[in-house]
Amino acid sequence: MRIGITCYPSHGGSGVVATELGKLLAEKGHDIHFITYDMPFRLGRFHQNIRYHGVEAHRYAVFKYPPYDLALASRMAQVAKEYQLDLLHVHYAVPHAIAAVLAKQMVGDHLKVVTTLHGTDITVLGEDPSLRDVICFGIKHSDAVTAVSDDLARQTRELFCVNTDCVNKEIERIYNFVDLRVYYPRGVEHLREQYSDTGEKLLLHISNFRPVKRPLDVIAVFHRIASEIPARLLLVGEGPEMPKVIQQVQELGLEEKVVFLGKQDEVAQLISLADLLLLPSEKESFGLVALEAMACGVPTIASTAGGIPEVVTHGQTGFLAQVGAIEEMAQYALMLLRDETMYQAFSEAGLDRVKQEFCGLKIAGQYEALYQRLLSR
Ligand code: GMT
Repeated sequence: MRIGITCYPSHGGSGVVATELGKLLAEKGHDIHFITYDMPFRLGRFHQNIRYHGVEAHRYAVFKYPPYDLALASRMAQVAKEYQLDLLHVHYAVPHAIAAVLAKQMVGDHLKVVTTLHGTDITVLGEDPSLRDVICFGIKHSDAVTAVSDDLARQTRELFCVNTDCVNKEIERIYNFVDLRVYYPRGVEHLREQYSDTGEKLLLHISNFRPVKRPLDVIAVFHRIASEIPARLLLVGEGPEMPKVIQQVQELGLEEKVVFLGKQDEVAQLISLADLLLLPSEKESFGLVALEAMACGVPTIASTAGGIPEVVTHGQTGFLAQVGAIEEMAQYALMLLRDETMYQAFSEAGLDRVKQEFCGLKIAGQYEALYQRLLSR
């Protein structure tokens, strides 16, 4: 198949999933065309069967805002015509699904549009009255819509498909995945001494430090843990809550115990270093980082928000507590860190679960089957 893929190319789970999917599909022999404003950061080395088409939105004196969405639609249509694309697979409703629907109108009905919803396009933007109707339009006019968890599919139906003209739109759940050739327990014991003293447990949080990730809860949970056992916390990523995080670390006197690593591209090694991942989010349609941790043999202590319970099995591959339940999360973490037998069982159960449910080839196969169904209609 000849497939156009559009995603946000910057750091973030949706861009990672879109790029890794493109790479897997290219390996399986499909022609993949990324149509984005920047090279997706995970694209990496040269891949046979993958091309990149940049999108430029120019500034003109008459426009207050550069018309990026229109430039994207126009570029999608150009690429679709030039390379005879069968379909456009877009990640995120806004503006990608809307641009793809517009491109389809320019190219013709044979060009199919698949929209994958990743979360904030529904759970945050869906509640914004200035965008609600256009999101609904994108969903309604896509040939197929997928969501990365059952919870997100349910929320989308509730927000957009009840009492609107999207009523009977089917939303297929296709889980996110990891490439098991990249995410596996790396032998990085020798690196531990760079980050921790002997005997210290290493906790890890990776996010974009937006308020929905509740990074202050991460610090509070860690504070409780560190008051009981020797421990250190690695923080990976940057974002708007970072100044508050730094302040809280100072107020709690944790400067020696918290390591700020900033944005990192290759996280498989870092994850493998950790004993536990903390993910206390308020909203999380899936929680890709918990899956990446599971693939590296690292259990997660998380909230029950959104799709997290579909990824982390409570009591088997990690522990879950209500959003904001700091003490409970800390107690779960301590229980796992103090019980080596339980820890090993959780780590192994996670590795099995990733292979069974979330391996790249399985999920890529589900997308391929969806594409085939659309193209044979
Ligand atoms: O989590 C973020 O803020 C980034 C966002 C994105 O666009 O990449 O993540 C969303 O998509 C990921 C990939 O499907 C999911 O793993 C995240 O749970 C989801 N984020 C939210 O729902 C807040």
